[in-house]
Amino acid sequence: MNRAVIAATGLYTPPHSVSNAELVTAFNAYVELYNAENAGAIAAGVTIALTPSSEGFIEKASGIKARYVVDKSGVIDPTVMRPAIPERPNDEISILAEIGVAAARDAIARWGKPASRIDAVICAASNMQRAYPAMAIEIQQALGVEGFGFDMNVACSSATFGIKTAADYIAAGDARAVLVVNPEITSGHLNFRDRDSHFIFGDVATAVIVEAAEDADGGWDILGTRLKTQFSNNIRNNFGFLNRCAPEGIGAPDKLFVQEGRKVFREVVPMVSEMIVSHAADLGLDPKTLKRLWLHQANINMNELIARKVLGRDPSRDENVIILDEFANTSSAGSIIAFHRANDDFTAGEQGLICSFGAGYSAGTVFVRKR
Ligand code: CO8
Repeated sequence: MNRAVIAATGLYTPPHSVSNAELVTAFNAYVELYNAENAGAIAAGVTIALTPSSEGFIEKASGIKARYVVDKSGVIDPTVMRPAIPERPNDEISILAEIGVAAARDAIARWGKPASRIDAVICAASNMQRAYPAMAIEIQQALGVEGFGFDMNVACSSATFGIKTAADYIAAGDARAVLVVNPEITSGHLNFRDRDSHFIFGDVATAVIVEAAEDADGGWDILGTRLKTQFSNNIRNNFGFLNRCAPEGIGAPDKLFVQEGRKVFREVVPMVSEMIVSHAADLGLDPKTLKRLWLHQANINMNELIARKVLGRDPSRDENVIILDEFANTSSAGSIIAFHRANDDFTAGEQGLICSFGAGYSAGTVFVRKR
C-alpha cells in the first residue's frame, strides 16, 4: 500500500473584508426599512417587527470579528443584502473555479512541481456553482492537469473527506498526486436578512496536494483518516433542482442556510471529541501529545471545548489555532486555512490533527506528522 502525505497547501483570500460593525450597520438599516414599510401590519399584529443585530453579541457568541467576501457592495447594501455576482458567459471561467484555481496555484507553487504531475482533482465544497460540468473538471482544465476530476459535497467536512479520498487513491495506486480544492462562496447561500445567522460565514478558497510518500520531499505523513456521518436536520439548506417543480412555489425561506445553532453546538461537540479520542487510540496515539489542533472554524467556544476534551487541559491559542476571528466560518476551508497558516514551526516527528465537522452531521479526522 502506498502511503500518502500532505505535500503542500494553498490559500486564496478575497479582496474585501467586512467587519462586524459594517455588517450590523447594514442589517440594522434593513430592519428599520422593513419595520417602517410594514408598520401597519406590525401594529395590527399580522407581522412581527424585526429586532436589530448587535456587534457585541456576534463577537461574544461566535468569536467572529470579520469575514472576507467576493463582493462587498451588495452584502452591506440594506436594499440588496446579498453579494452581486454577475453571470459569466460559458467561455469564461466560473467564479468558483477561478478562486479554486487561485488557491491551487498557490499550493502548486509551494509544492515546487509542475501541475502536470497531478493525476486527479477533487473539488470538495459546500455548494457548487452548477450541477454540471463538474467544477473540478473546469479547474483541471485551467491548470492543465490530465487524468480525472469530480465534485463532492460533505458541507463543512468536505476538505477532510476529500483528503481521505485522495489518500485512498494513492494507497490503491490509482494516482501519485491528487489536488483537493475547497472553493467556498458561502455569501451566496447565506441569508443576510436573518439575525441569527447573517454574521456566520465568509468566502475563501483553499487547496491541498496529497502525494505518494515515496515521491514527496518533506510535507506531512498522513497517519490516519476517519470519516463519520449521522443524519440531522439541525443544519439544512433546501436549495435544489426540484425547487422549481414545487406546485406551491418557492415555499419556505429555507432555500438558504438555516440552523438550530444551540442544538448543533450541544450535539456536535461530544460527537467530534469522542471521534478524535477514539481515532487517536486506534492509531496508538496519545491525543495529549499532539502539538496542535487545526479544527473546523465555526465557533470559538465550540473549538475551545473540543480542544479541552481532546487535550485534557485548557488549550493555548498556539495549540488550538483560531482563524475565524478574521475569516468567520468558511465551511470546508476553515481547518485548512488554520493548518496552512500555522504549521511552519513544526519539526520532524511532531504531530497534529486536522479535523472538520458540520452539516450532515459530518466529521472527518486527519492525523498528520511532520516529515
Ligand atoms: N444580535 C443580537 N442578539 C442576537 C443575535 C444577533 N445577531 N442573534 C441571536 N441573538 C439573541 C437571540 O435572540 C437570543 O436572545 P434570547 O436569549 O433573549 O432569546 C440570544 O441572542 C441567544 O441566541 P442563540 O441561542 O441563538 O445564540 P448562541 O449563543 O447559541 O449563538 C451561534 C449562536 C453563534 C450560531 C452558536 O449557536 C453557534 O455557533 N453554534 C454552532 C453553529 C455551527 O457550528 N454550525 C455549523 C454550521 S457549519 C455547516 O456545516 C454548514 C455548511 C454549509 C455552509 C453554508 C454557508 C452559507
